Amino acid sequence: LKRAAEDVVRAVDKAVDIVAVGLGQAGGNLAAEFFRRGYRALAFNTATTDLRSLGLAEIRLPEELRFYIGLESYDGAGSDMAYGRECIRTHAAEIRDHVAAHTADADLLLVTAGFGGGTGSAVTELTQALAELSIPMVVLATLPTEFESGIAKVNAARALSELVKQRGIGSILIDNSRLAHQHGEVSYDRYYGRINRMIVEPIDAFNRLNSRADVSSIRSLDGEDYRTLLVSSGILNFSTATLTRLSGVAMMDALRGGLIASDIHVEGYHLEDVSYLAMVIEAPEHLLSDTAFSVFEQWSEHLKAETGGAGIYLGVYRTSAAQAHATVRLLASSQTLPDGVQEMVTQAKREGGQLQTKLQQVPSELALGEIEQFELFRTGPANARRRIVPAAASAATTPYKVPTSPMHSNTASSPQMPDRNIYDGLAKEFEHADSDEVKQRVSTRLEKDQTSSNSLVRYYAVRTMSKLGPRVFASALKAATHDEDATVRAVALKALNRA
Ligand SMILES: Nc1nc2c(ncn2[C@@H]2O[C@H](COP(=O)(O)OP(=O)(O)OP(=O)(O)O)[C@@H](O)[C@H]2O)c(=O)[nH]1
Ligand SMILES: [Mg+2]
Repeated sequence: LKRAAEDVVRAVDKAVDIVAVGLGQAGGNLAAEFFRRGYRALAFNTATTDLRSLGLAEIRLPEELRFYIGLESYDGAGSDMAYGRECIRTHAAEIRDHVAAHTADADLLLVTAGFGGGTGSAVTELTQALAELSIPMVVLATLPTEFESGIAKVNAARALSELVKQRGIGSILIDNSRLAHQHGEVSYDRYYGRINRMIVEPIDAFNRLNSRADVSSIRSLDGEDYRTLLVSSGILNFSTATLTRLSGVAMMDALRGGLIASDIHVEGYHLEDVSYLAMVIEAPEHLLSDTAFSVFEQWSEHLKAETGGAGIYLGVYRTSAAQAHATVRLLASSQTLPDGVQEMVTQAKREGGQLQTKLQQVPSELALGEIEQFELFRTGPANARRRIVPAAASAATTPYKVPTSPMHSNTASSPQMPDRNIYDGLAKEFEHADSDEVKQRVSTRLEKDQTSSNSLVRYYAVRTMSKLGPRVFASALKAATHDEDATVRAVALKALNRA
């Protein structure tokens, strides 16, 4: 009876019945966060220690939902992907049975994993094992921070390459680096709990729109629409913005900003690559009453044009009058990898060994070149793991250090690597410059970056120039209005119009 009652609650309060399946430590923690929010969830790991931690403190995923899939009682894959794969292959039937037992009537399997370690990086082995269940799947994967080891980055690049080769599976790519920059001050013991809540919140929020007591729908985003986006097998990007006015300009800025530089997802999506887009506006009465109904229709039309014909889903909800701002929630599904992925591949390349020009290109399939061949572990997982565990484990558990000076992080990385903080640093330097030399140096750098082959670098350069004053950078901004990237063009145009 209790079970039946739970099923009813589930059906009523969520549009899409998502079951989370976690792999490895990060995967387990993320699945536990879904469980905490009332979703069905399970966790698989090659380490009993990590599985035990899921039963502790605030997370508490019940023991019967945690499964050990290691070999010969080894505790963890010690970053050895080959061992992770072997564990999943060996237990494939058993894993499938456990998942099947918890997925009756489920709409979607959300497979969660941290890319970088040996277990979570083997996620495609798991999705292959679960394919037989014929439930749509989305993989939510975290990419390692820049402070993690070369092994973590090579593992992550390989895992991502395998993931994008699998057809029919959607993905959500989480940028642990950005989260570390934003939340680096949180104590180590609370850090992952905090960022995991931020990662899961938008997915959950879209799912509960129509059951919330604090909003009333004017035009609801249908649960079916949300499902369509989730199962579109694209790369999904969630973002949330706060607006003080419901104007078309503010809305488009929120949309572009969220796509190009989300605080949670890997950055560098492009509006023209988006195939489906859902936009939900939650606003108090005083903002809604200032906005004609036709405005929402115009936005839909505008978005359709900008995306070159994407499917657009729009929801409008009234919030309590006490609220001053409107919240705009966006979910975009695109079929191309975001530019930000290149950054991780570049780091994997540099730190993992010498790699050839093939890696420079990240088309919709990652050309990994020699990374595929790197032999970072001895064959025979047991030996290799013993040797490699201390280094890999300590890299993974070092608390995050956020560089104190943005310019400093620039010297540590290649000039091609787009990092928002570097450009914020450049802007500050320019603004506080006490000599023309400093200004000249910053200008030269920005003008050079405006011609970069990497569209994210061009975007940051143009955005910074626009911030510093379109008069100073008039010619570079004019050139940017012919950029091949629509977002870069729009930023440049807007800056020039302001001048
Ligand atoms: N967002 C988030 N990322 C995490 C969390 N835990 C670990 N990570 C990240 O996930 C990556 C993989 O780490 P783990 O999940 O510990 O690795 P694993 O899959 O258990 O693999 P092995 O430990 O080698 O067996 C790390 O490099 C971190 O970047 C978490 O709770 N949340
Ligand atoms: Mg682990």
